[in-house]
Amino acid sequence: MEAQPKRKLFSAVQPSGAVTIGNYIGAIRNFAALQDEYACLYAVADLHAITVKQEPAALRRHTLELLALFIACGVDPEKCTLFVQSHVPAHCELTWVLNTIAYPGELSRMTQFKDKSARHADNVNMGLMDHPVLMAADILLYQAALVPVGADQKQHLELTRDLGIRFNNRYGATFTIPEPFTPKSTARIMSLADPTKKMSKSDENPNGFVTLDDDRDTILRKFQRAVTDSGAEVRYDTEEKPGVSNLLSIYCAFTGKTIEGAERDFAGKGYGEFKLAVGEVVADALAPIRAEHGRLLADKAYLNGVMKRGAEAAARIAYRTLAKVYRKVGFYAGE
Ligand code: ATP
Ligand code: LTN
Repeated sequence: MEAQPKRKLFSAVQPSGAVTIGNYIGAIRNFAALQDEYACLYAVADLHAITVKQEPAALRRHTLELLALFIACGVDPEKCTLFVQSHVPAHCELTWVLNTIAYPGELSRMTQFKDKSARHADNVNMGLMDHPVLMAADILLYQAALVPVGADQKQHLELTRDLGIRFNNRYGATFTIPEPFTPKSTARIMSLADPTKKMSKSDENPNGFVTLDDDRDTILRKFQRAVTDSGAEVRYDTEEKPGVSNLLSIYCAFTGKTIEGAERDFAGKGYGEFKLAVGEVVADALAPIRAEHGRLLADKAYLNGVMKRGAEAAARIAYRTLAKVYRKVGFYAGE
């Protein structure tokens, strides 16, 4: 019997700044874990990044850094397709078609649109509102069955599913309808400075996040400063102790321990000792990734080759889907 072709998986990260441990635990570390089971495509979402203001030189640098970081986090370019979103124009072409079945009402209700509109009140642009339609195009172009994302993207994935189903109903079966893949307890890592807010790489307070490029001293300092809660007991309780619970989640994500196991490790110990231990676990885990990232960034020719091959492989799949879409909607193809 012939082997079944592997199911497809797609995910992307925006090159909008240094990648945080939130991005890593919520999404990126699953990228490598899933690469044997699925045919994986991972993109650097530069088209998405410009929906908020980016310094052009920084965007260019972050794009290369993020591609290298995927590899440093264990994504194997020989097994997966790694590319830069703007190198495959089909993403914009499918977005246009999907725009004609997406409603402004549903887009203006998206939590991320509302958050980012409030944070960037001087730049509420059409691209910001269209961000989830471009994301739907990313996913649907590759007929992806699975999309590893953090909890904050689940609403966008629901919209992707709605648009896929809407198109299939109107024009006939065209798109695979994707499922999210979200780790349970670590899908939403909170800010170290304010544990009621999601950890975000675009936070103006750098003490709120730890990046994969922070050195050991910076990591230890940020954890020592992390906001904890009143009381003195290290116990998981997101209502009463959001700060401590967030640190426990991070500790478990990097050690593989259960929450109960972690609580036992710190029974009778104070917050100071706890925060130092979490910092050390994170610094130890990130050190090899940081070293590998540095090595990769020194070899620009290799990275350029990976993204070129990736874009070619992605385009082959993307244009097969786009041709089907153009035919279904009735675009005249000539002879
Ligand atoms: P920005 O802060 O610029 O809006 P972001 O970090 O929220 O960026 P992306 O870089 O596109 O957004 O996110 C990449 C992946 O990381 C997504 O799958 C997202 O769900 C996940 N992610 C982002 N923040 C967190 C977090 N705090 N906890 C868990 N997962 C997260
Ligand atoms: N919209 C996401 C990033 C993103 C993405 C994707 C995630 C763009 N395209 C496709 C998963 C699949 C964000 O804002 N974090």
